[in-house]
Amino acid sequence: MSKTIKSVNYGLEKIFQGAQDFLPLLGTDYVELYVGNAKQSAHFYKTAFGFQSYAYRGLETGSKEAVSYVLKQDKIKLVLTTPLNSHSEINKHIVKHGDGVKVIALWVEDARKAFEETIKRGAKVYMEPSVEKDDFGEVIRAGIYTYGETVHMFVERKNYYGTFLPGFILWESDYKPEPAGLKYIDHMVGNVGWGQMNTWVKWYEDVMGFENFLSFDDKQIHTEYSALMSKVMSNGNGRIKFPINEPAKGKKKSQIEEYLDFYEGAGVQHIAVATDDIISTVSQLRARGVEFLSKPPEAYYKAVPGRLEEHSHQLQENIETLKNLGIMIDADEEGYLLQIFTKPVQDRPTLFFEIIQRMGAKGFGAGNFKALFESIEREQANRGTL
Ligand code: TYF
Ligand code: FE
Repeated sequence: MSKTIKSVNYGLEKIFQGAQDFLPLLGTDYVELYVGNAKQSAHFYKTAFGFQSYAYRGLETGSKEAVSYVLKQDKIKLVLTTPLNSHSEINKHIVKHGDGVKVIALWVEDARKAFEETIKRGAKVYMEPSVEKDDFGEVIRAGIYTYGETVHMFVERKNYYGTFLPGFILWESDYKPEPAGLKYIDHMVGNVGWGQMNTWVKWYEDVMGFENFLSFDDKQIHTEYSALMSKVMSNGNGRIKFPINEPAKGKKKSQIEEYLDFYEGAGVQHIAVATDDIISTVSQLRARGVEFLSKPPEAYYKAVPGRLEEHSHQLQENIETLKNLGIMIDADEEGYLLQIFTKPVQDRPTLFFEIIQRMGAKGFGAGNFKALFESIEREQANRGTL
């Protein structure tokens, strides 16, 4: 009886929240990295990760301050931007942080409203709403700051039929490496300073209307040497998920602390991209030279059937194949997931990628945290930063 009442309440609560969603998000629009050499980065993301050339702006199109290459793979749009002079803001960003994510752009119906609603709730202005036009219509964009110098740009493109954004031209290239099966961005994780996680959790709740969907404390996320804390923030329709990490005290230096030292502040730690065939995706990425963290030990794979319990029989993939590729497996009430992590993709030990295949599971692989963090610590030990 009480269970029925509870579930009815829960349903009403959801409807109520839906009606209240002051920041409806349609999905991730694009992710922009500021990099030291966009031409070479674009080649790397095409060759190694299977992205395709999509759009371009630079000196040839009248862009005198910066060059941007836009790459696409299924729903993912990656923008690589580099400055053309020493005094630009982009250059300052790169000098401080190295290559890294500047913009997490969110696709909205109404960019002015998204801006107003978030500014009213305390967001800091990055860019006032701006209407950008060309022969193919108009795009409205507006931006707010999140953690560190990272930005959320709201992008309204319902009246636009051109390539990417006004100011960009279609980038046609004869070099078209095979896509690697990357489909969409599953989540993007931010690392913030000591004691700052709850500040940013509250910011996503208050300013963006997100909810805390999952939490992991340092009792759950630790190895013999280091620890961290993580809370996953999700928007109303669940399409956007932003876990936030902060370092926690351990015997040695947490990987989050290492990131903060090298990025010189808070920023995006990893971009998790979804595939529906991780075995094929990871085989291709490995063949193309993408470097992954060291594989979990034999004992990890021996423990998988026991750890997955009732989900063990659902596993469609061969454990031996997963082991050979270094793919990790975890399960929750709703199903299982497969995931693997690259090494940092630039010289500073900062941004890296995760490849994830969800087979029903909605979690983040908590059962893999120990093996994953031990693998990261082996890298830290090699770098002398543990
Ligand atoms: O996004 C997540 O929560 C997982 C696990 O430093 C994770 O991918 C958490 C913290 C971290 C690396 C991976
Ligand atoms: Fe992740």
